[in-house]
Amino acid sequence: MMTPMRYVVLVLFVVLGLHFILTLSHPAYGNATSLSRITQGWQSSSSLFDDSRQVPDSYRSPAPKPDISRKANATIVMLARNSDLKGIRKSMKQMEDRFNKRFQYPYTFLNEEPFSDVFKESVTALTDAPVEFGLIPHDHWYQPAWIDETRASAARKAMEENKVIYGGTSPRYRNMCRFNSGFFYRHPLVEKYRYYWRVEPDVTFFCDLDYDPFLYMQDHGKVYGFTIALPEYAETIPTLWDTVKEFIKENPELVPKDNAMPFLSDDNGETYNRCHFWSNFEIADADFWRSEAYSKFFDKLDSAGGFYYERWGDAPVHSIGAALLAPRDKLHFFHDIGYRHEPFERCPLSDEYKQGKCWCGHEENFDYHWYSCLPKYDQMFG
Ligand SMILES: Nc1nc2c(ncn2[C@@H]2O[C@H](COP(=O)(O)OP(=O)(O)O)[C@@H](O)[C@H]2O)c(=O)[nH]1
Ligand SMILES: [Mg+2]
Repeated sequence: MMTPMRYVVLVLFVVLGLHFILTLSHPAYGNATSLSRITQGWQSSSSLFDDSRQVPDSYRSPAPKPDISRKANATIVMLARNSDLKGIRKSMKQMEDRFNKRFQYPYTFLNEEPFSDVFKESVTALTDAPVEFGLIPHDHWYQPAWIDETRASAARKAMEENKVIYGGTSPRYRNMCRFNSGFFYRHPLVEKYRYYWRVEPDVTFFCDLDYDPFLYMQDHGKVYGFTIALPEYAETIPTLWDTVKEFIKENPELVPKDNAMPFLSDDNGETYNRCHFWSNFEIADADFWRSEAYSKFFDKLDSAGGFYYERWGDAPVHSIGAALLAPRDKLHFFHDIGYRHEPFERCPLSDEYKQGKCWCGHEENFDYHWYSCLPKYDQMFG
């Protein structure tokens, strides 16, 4: 029989052993639980404006002065079903209040089914800016005929059994991921624009944005802007990186030397660390997706069938595309935008928190959470 004291010692021993193994095998865990990190957390919680966990100054540029006399060729894009109306209203009202009431960028709604009159009337009532509603061409949305449905449905079944998120039986989520990866920017209503801001239902914007992020992208030659970065679920992308490596081998001339590979890979491209930008928020240059490099990249991935035989998401596909095919200084972290899409949120720090009159709290800030990939992004510039 063990005495209670021995029991306590044994449990302590197991916990410390586990901590030691995790620290060695998972750098993010080690980083998050290191003593200096933890005490830093205590110290920084004493004041909102005295947080030492700042993004490096080297890529943090100040918000431009508001200029509403000049506009970019841009639209706010929302892919939605009629049933998303409630969440769309919430997102759109905030877009208007925090930003677009002042800047008046047009909205483009896309759906593979016609939008209902109620949907159209409701969203049009929320803005003075132009609103357009587009029907997605059949072939841009539905599973292509060359996909082997027997193989695809077997893969969906296996993922459902293994409880993979969105792994389930319906191809609907997969159609959406493929459309967002390679088709939305070719829609006739979107084709006329260069820049877009992707907005999903039920998101939250916490801060006023007093400058035009599209003009920021344009004036600084940026191609992809994000707010949250995190690792993808491994079960959804078993062969994605092998396909990417094949693409690199076949098209070395399309991969610039100063790209953002260190964000994607910890071993110089051998393996994928699964870091990606969370694409439910994107402010980006659609011409980049329309370029020869990304078009070839998308076609390579699409022909591998991974959108249906696995469950490749548009987030890793866009992220790998942008990080691999653009020089790293063409990516942009929107450090002054406070944003939430369940279950994560980020909140600007210090001066930008005040400047944006933000109402998020820092307790839930994802930037330097142990699961965040932002530190890997920072390291490329720090
Ligand atoms: N038209 C249409 N939009 C969809 C469909 N499925 C998802 N979406 C949209 O695609 C985006 C991502 O879907 P969402 O359900 O938010 O996925 P999650 O953020 O990964 O949980 C949102 O803008 C949805 O409104 C669909 O079947 N049809
Ligand atoms: Mg969503």
